[in-house]
Amino acid sequence: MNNNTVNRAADNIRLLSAAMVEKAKSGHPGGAMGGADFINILYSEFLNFDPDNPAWDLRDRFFLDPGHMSPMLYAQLALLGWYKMSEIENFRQWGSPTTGHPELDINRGVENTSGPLGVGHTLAVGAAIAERFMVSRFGNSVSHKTYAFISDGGIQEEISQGAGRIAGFLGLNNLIMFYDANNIQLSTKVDDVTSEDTAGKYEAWGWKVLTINGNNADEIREALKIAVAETEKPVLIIGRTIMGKSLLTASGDSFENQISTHGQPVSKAGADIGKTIKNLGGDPQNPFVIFDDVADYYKTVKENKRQFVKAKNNEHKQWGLANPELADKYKSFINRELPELDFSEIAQAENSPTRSVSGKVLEFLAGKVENMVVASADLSNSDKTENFLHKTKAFEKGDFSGAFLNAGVSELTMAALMSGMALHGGIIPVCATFFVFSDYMKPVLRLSALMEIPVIYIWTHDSFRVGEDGPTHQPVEHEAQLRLLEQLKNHKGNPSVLALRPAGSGETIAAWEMALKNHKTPSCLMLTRQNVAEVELHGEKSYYERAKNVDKGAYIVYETHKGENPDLILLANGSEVSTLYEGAKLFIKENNLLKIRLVSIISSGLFMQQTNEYREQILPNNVKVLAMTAGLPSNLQPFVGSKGKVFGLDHFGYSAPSQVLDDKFGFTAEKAYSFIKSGI
Ligand SMILES: Cc1ncc(C[n+]2csc(CCOP(=O)(O)OP(=O)(O)O)c2C)c(N)n1
Repeated sequence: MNNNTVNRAADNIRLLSAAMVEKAKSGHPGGAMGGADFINILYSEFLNFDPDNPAWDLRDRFFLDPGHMSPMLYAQLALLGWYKMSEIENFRQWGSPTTGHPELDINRGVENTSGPLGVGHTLAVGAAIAERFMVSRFGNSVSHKTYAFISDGGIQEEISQGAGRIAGFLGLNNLIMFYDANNIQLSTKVDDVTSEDTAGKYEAWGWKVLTINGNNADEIREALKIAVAETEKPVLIIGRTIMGKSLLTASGDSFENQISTHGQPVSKAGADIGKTIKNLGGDPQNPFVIFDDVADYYKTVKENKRQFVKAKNNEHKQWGLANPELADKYKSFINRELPELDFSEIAQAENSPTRSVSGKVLEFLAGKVENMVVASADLSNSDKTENFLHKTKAFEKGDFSGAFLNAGVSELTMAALMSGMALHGGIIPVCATFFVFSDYMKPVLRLSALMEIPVIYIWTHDSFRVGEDGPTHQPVEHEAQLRLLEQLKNHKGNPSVLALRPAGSGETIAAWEMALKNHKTPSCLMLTRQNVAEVELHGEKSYYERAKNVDKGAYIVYETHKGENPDLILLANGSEVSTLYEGAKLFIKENNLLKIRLVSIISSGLFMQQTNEYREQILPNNVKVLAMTAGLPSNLQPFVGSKGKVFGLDHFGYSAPSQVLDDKFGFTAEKAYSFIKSGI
């Protein structure tokens, strides 16, 4: 293709980017104008997609890291017809799909929500791992490339260390990342904050690195050709680009390379929007257009893509005909279908830590749920994901036949990788670490709540009972953070997360079942390090059977006077359910006339979603509630009313063996008894 038309298309993207921000009176034009040449050549000459079906599952993926460069992406997708010009004109407005930072919308070609710098390209690494996983099972007809676009901010964010290390270590030859290196960030030049050798850094991690002029069509094309042909390593293309490329002042001088154009309309920064639009070949009175020759060019581009799609679909179909069972399995992976699973088969170890029960569940699922990928941030023996690992093997360079990712010590990276796998599709991602380190993962949890992607988080060592590891390792306020997220709906009106703190082996198995069936949000499992005594069975067949109503968020575990209105309700979740029960038993010895009900509330968010009728049935309004939590009292405060009480923790950092802490902090049978007695 002749470069005149190619450059006209890039100018069209620049023009639309500047005009969008100008009209919205807010946004980030400078970076978008510099990155336009790369994205245009990538989309028109390299990226394989179906112009008639953006969700085509065999497509190449494109992940944008710097969400603030959204005008560039929207303008590019407008050239494909996936955004209307009226939507481009409505950039950043209420109800418009052209939000300030892009949001996941596969049907318009947006593969990921982006905004927090660094996460977007890490999602791409996750997607690239997912692709290798699928190819190792289903062969080359499902292979494709994953592209990422990163900027200075993403390179500087710490998460890039994890993403770069793991992509290099696993030799992700299907991953190609363009680094828009314009030497300008939000408030300074890049040179003012770092002197690192970025190329050397990525090479040390095992990447192939190419450095080019990122505004030169021929150099971009050549680099992409080399990158696509690479068979051993992920490829980083460092493109030296010009911030605010083509900007002019009123007197016609260049206004390129200005920090001020990072995050405001170019006219505010000091450029002249009219002069710039003319310079880019447009009409200042009517900037929101696709040039005729560019529109023609993209017609041809789309026709070429259709030819590719036809050939790829045919190849995939032929493979399916030759491998009908595998083809069915591929479809079931893509549709996230679960096989028939009888969770009641899982051994219910009595009085064991819930992390160990979770390990048993993982052992049960390994080999049955064949598309489940489990990761641990170097804690597999502690978080019990090793039970899964022992039945498979860890990914390694050139071998993705296993289903385990040794993420190393990088919790935030791990969360983003798993989210990227979920975005790719075909995989049920699970990751694990200690609960206290959930703090390292929250930004990604929040992002996946917005994207509604079902990553399962296993967080073990869920209370102050981490014992002698105490000062830094005690989660106390962490459950409260998840309960807050449970209250927070995303802007589609859906819950952000499902946070489950199961009370014993039956509930832990049931919690896993709930997590696997939850396709709409991330699921979080909070599990104990220490043994948890079971509340004895009172006629139920098993702990698992007793927990059958746990999927309503809260249910009755035990009643002294079955079916009668209680005088007192004891409420807890996790390990505190049995502590309260033990206290209640001592109390009942003295006072067996009082009708006591024990309620387990595995998820207060889920309980609040139930009908008023159900909630009233479990926690009748006029009955006193005494609640116990190993976290902040606020976890259960909403459920005890003005007459009830919550016994919880309001401090952190003490260090001692867990039984000593239980005693000191009041979490023994005797102290639970005193709490009940004094609270009644
Ligand atoms: C985690 C995170 N921290 C801070 C920001 C705010 N922010 C948005 S863009 C930006 C600077 C990015 O510079 P660069 O990546 O070079 O983009 P360019 O200036 O080239 O557009 C910052 C600090 C953010 N979006 N995410």
